[in-house]
Amino acid sequence: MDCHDCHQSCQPKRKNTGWKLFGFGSKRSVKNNFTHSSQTTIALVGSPNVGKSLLFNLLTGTYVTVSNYPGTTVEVSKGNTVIAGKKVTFLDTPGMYSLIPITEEESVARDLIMNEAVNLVIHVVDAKHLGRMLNLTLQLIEAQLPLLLVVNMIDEAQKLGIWVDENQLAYQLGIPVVTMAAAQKVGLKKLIAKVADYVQSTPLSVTY
Ligand SMILES: Nc1nc2c(ncn2[C@@H]2O[C@H](COP(=O)(O)OP(=O)(O)OP(=O)(O)O)[C@@H](O)[C@H]2O)c(=O)[nH]1
Ligand SMILES: [Mg+2]
Repeated sequence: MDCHDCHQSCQPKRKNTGWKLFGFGSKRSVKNNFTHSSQTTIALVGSPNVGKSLLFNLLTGTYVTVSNYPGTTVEVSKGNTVIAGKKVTFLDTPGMYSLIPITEEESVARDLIMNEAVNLVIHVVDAKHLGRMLNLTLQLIEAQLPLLLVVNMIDEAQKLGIWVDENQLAYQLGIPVVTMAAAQKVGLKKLIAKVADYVQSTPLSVTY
C-alpha cells in the first residue's frame, strides 16, 4: 500500500496522537482507579479569565448542571456530551493560579482534579501571558495528571505580534497542545479531535 512518503509497500502509518507518544494511558490508569472507562471526565482548569467557561459552553451545549462543591460556596458546572461514541463529562472549575491554593476557589479547583475521578485535565492559558501561565502547566505535569494544554486567545496575541508554535510547545512540554481563539471557535475542531484521540486511546476495562 502506498501509505506515506517512502511509497513502499508497508503497514498504514499510525497517526501520532500525542497520547500514545507520551504515555498518558498508563498514567491515567494509576491515578483514577474508580473510573469506568466507558465514561470520561475532563476538567477545564486555569487562571481566571482565560476562557474556560466559554470553552465549556462550546463543548457541552445545553445539558449543564451547576452545584456548589461540597462544603463550600464555590460553584462547579458539569456538562455532558458524546465524543468518539463515548459519554464525556466536562467540569468547569474556578480560576486557579497554582496547585498550592490560597483562595477557596483554588482549593476547590485543586481538589477537583487531585481527588475526584477526573481522567483528563485541560489546562487553558492565555496566549498573551504564556510564560507566566506555564508555571501551572509544569505543576500539573509534575503531579502526573493526564494533560492537554489549550493556548487560547491567539486572536488577541496575534494582534500584539505574539505567535505560538503549538508543535514546538508540545514537543518541549511532552504533552498535546492546541492553539485556539475560543471566542471565534478557531481551533475547536482540533481540540475535539485531540479529546477523541484520548477517549479512543483508553482501554475498555474497569479497574479497582
Ligand atoms: N478575544 C477573545 N476573547 C475570549 C476568548 N476566549 C474567551 N474570551 C473572553 O474572555 C472573557 C473571559 O472568559 P471566561 O470563559 O469567562 O473565562 P474563565 O476562564 O471562565 O474565567 P473565570 O471563571 O473567572 O476563571 C470573556 O469575555 C470571553 O468572551 C478568545 O479566544 N478570544
Ligand atoms: Mg469561568
